[in-house]
Amino acid sequence: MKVVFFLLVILVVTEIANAQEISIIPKPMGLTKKEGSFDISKNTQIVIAEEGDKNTANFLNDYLQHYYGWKLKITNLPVDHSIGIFTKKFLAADNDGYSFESGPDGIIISGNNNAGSFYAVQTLIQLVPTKPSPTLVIPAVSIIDAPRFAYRGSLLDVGRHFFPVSFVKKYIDYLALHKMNYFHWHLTDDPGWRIEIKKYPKLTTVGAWRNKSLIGRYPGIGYEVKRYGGFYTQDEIKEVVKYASDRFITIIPEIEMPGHSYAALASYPELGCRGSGYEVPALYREDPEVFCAGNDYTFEFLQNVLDEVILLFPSKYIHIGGDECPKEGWKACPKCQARMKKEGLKDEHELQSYFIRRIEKYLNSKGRTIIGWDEILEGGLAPNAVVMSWRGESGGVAAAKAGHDVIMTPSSHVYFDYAQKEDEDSLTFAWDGVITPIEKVYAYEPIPKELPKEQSKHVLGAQANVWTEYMNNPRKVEYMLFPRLSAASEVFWSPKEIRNWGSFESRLTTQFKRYDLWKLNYCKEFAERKPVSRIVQPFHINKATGKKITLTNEPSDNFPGHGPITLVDGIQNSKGLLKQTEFLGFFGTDCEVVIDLGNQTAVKNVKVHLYHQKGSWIYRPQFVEVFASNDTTSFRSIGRTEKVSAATGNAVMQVNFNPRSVRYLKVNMKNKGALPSGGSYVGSKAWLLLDEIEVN
Ligand code: TNX
Repeated sequence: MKVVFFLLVILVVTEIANAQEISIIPKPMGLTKKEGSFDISKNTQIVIAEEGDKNTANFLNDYLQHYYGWKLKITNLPVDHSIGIFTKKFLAADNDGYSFESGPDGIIISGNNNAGSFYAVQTLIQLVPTKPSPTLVIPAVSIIDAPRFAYRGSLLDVGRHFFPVSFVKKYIDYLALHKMNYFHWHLTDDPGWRIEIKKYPKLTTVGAWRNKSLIGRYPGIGYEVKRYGGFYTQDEIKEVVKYASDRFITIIPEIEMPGHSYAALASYPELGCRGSGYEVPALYREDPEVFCAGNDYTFEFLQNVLDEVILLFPSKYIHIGGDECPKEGWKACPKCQARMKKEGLKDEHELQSYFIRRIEKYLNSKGRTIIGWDEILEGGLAPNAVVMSWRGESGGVAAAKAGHDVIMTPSSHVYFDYAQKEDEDSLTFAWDGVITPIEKVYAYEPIPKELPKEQSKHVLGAQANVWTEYMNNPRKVEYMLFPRLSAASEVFWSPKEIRNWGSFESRLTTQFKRYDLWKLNYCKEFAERKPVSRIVQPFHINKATGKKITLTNEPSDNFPGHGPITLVDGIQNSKGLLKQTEFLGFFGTDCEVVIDLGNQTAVKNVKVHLYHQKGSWIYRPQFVEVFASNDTTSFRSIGRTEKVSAATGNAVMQVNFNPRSVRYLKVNMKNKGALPSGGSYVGSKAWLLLDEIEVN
């Protein structure tokens, strides 16, 4: 008797020990742990009531087959101790929520709609032990869940580097496993056109291939001279669209216009203003030419392309790009100038706006809605466009205030092409040392603070972007995605109130085991992070250190430093590496500060510490001008300089003036403004990166 009792106790205890710990990402809205557990074994059946859940049952089965080596029988008949997927058809719900019940008698999943049931299965998958075994012990829980945002997306850029269908499908699976529902497929860019268009075969015989690729971070250290490229046939695209739709994921195709179109120009030179001399570039184009906005042929071409695109993609949204379009080509083009005159457009920004509106009108007539990057606000927004806000939050805020729907994807928080730790061992985008670690992604809040509550309904959701300038293979993409995608999924799905870094961090431990099961290549930095060793940081005390400093205009979200004090915190960067928290960055705008020295102070010079790196579009100021005042109202200019200590990297610009006694100093640092000719993206905005202002 006693022996039997002990055996029972041991059995129960091991049973509980075998059950998966409850660790679900994204965190469900409400979860209650219950007594007991349910065993999934090879004899367990999946019961579905209708066709709409067939793909969901198949997804679960494929997952079990792939990672555990066996699968379950799917049936329409009621069976005890089964996994029941019963979508609440009668609800006709418009949210993709679900309820989930597991216990000794089985599992019951009830989605508010078919998508809801699919998400419930993703939850179930995370309750399955990460260690394969013949019985999978599922803890008993009761869950109610629904997404916070209707749009939860991720972009993959296949223009800069091409990725095969097999990997695109994998990417889609990763999104599905994280309850994401939009895949933004960036199909065309300067160095590659990747979608077959039957009417224009040269787009893929010419535009999908380049003769050389850049080595190193732009502007690079040379070229690999080798034909590189690839594209998707229309059949492959249909297959991928179906694959995504089986996973309740909508694919939004992006056809870039009017900029980022050089591969198309190389294929059909008549699309450009000059009309000849285009070649698919090694990475960025070095020539300001884009689609000619004055030539009707451009619109005829794009409409024909879009006709084929909309036949392939049922998505209501079609992304038309609109970002980073230089205007020099249009300025020099008689056709573009004639168009401007005829249409009464006052500048080239209005010409871009004309371009986008014309395309919008066409797509609207086909029942589709356009999405564009936030540059489409410049020169006037197309009437029905959805705006994707990537240069910080301001584009999204402006568009939402104007009554447009927006999708937030600020480069400051959800650009997964940026490094996730300080010393990445392979190349990442842009700035040395600028990092977007997982904590920063997790801290992102998609509803901008300054957006009035009323207009926050226009924020459809958010998106994480994988730009592939420096990712030429799937393993690298995985590395850049994970674990950040898991953080993003929680930001996009879970209610704001239950988001909590400590909780997420503890759930990540289990998530890493899942990654291992999936054989993912992920960034181990977070998993292996050790207590930070003490670093001795030298302080450079001067008359401005720790003094009150105010800024006339705000720095960019990408470089907020730790507030205005960053400029007088006594920390001067001497390392070639940039530390994001040590810089204030201004994108196209000037930086003007007022420093209150506290009382009348003897001063003779001001030194501005900054960073200069042309290849990353970071330029030192055109000049620094210093003004003095004793009452903050009447500032008088006391000196100005253009001298600089070093041509590149960390540098100092010094302003000398006659020694004097003064209370307030105003320092104006003039942004370079636009990128100069001779490099790429001529005319785009320049970064101004400031580290410290020293007063002696
Ligand atoms: C800006 S985001 C771009 C991309 C680059 C990316 C790199 C956007 C609309 N344009 O073309 O790949 O930065 O982070």
